[in-house]
Amino acid sequence: MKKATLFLSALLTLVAVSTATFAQDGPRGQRPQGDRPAFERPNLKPTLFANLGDECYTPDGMTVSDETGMLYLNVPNFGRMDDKMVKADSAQGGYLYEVDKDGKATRVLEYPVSEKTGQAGPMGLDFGPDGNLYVCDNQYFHNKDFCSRILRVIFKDGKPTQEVQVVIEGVKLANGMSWYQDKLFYTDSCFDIDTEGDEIIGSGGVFMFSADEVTKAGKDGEPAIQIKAGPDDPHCVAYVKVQKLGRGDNTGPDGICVDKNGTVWFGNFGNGYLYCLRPNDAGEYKRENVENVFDALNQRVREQGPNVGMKLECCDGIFYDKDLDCVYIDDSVGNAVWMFKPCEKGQTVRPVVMWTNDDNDGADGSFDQPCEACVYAGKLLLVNFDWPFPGMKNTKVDPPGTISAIDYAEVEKFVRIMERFQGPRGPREGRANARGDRPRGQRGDRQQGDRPRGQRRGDRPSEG
Ligand SMILES: [Ca+2]
Ligand SMILES: [Ca+2]
Ligand SMILES: [Ca+2]
Repeated sequence: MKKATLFLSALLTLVAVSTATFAQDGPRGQRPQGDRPAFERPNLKPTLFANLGDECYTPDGMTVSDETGMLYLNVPNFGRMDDKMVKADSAQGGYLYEVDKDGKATRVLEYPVSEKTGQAGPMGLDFGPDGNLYVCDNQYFHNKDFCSRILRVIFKDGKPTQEVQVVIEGVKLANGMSWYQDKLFYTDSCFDIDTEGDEIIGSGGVFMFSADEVTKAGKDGEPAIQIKAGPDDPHCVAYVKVQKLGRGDNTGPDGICVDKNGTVWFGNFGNGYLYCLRPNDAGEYKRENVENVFDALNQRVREQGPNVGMKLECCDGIFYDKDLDCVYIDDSVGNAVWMFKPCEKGQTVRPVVMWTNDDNDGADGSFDQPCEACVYAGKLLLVNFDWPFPGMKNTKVDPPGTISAIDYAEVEKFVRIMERFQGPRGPREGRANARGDRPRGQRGDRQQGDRPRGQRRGDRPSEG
C-alpha cells in the first residue's frame, strides 16, 4: 500500500514537471518538434528606441564603450546622396552620435572627408585597446578605386575629441569591424575580382591587423598603413566568393564579430552565406581554416505560420552576445533579425528568425532595413539603415533614421528555448540526409512537420 502511494506520488510529480516544461515550450502545451518554435513571437515585437532626427537618414555601426557605458553610432548618410552620389547639402554628412540609455541621440562629431572623394562614409566601429575609437570609412559608393580607410577618433577621458586620424589606406569597401584582444578585424565587402560566369558574381574578405601595428600608425609622425585590398595582401585572413542567389547581389563579407573563444564569425551581404575562422592551436588566424557554417543556397526551409518559407539570403551586421553565447544577424533584405548559436568545428549553424515585418517607415519601431545590432540599456537594439537596394522588403528612404529595440528579457527567454534545438547535435543538414537514406515508408510522420507542405527536402530556391 505504502509502496503504491509512493509510486503514485512520484508519477504525479513526474507528470507535473513534464507539463510545466511543455507549457514553457510552446503553444497549447505542446512540445515543439525539431526546430519548430512558437509560431508567433509577439513578445519579440520591436518598439522605437531612438528617433535620430532630421539630419540622420542612414545610420549604421553601433558600439558600446566599456569605459563609460555610452553607445556610439556611426551615420554615413548615404540616403542623402543624389544620383551623382553626392550628399544633398554642403555638409558631407558623415556623423558620430552618442545615444544615451533613454534613446536620446546627440551628434558629437562630423567626420573629415576624404581628399579624393570629398565625402565620408563611417560604418562599422569599435574601441581599440588604446581607448580610441576605430572606424571603417566606406568610400566605395563614391569611388571604387581603393579609397576606403580605417580611421581613429581620439578619445580623452572617455569622450571623443574632434581629432580624427587615418590609420589604414587602400581598402575597397570597409564595412564591419571588431577588435578582439590585441587584434583588429574588419571586412572588405567587394574585391571586384575573380568572378566566374553567372555563378560566382563577387568576392571579399576579412583583414586582421595587430594592435601593435595599428595603434602606432597615422600619428606622431608615423604614416598610415598602405595596403591594396585583395587576397594577396598578407593581412587578408579570409577570402570568400559570392555565389549568385536570390536578388543576385554580389556583395561579400559584411557583418563580423568574435566570440568568447576567439572564433571570428562573418557573413556575406549579397547571399547570406555564413563563415567562421577559428584560431589554430598557436592562436593564429589562417586563411585555410575558414569554414562555411551556413550554406544559404541549400538551406532547409524552416518555420511555420507567418514566417513560412522565409530564408536567410543576406547577412548585414552581426553581433555576438557574450551573456547568451549567441549571434544575432541583421537581414537587410528580409527586414528581419535572426539568431544562431555558435557551432563546433566541422558543424553548421542553424539561424532562426526572431522577428520580421513588412515594408514601413520605421516610425513605430518596426524594422526598416536593420543593419547592425548590439545589447544596450536592457534591450537588443537593431539600427535601421533604410537605404534600399532592389529586391529588398524596404522600398524607400523615409527619414528620420531610427533604432528599434526588443526587450532583452524576452530575447533571453527566446534564446534559452531555442538553444535546446541548437545544441551540439551536429549539422541539421547531415541528419536530414541520414533520414533521406532510409527506405521509403520508414520515415516517421512526425518529421514531416519540419517542412511546409509541397516542399521537398533538398529543393533549391527557384531564383538563382
Ligand atoms: Ca554593414
Ligand atoms: Ca524605408
Ligand atoms: Ca525610415
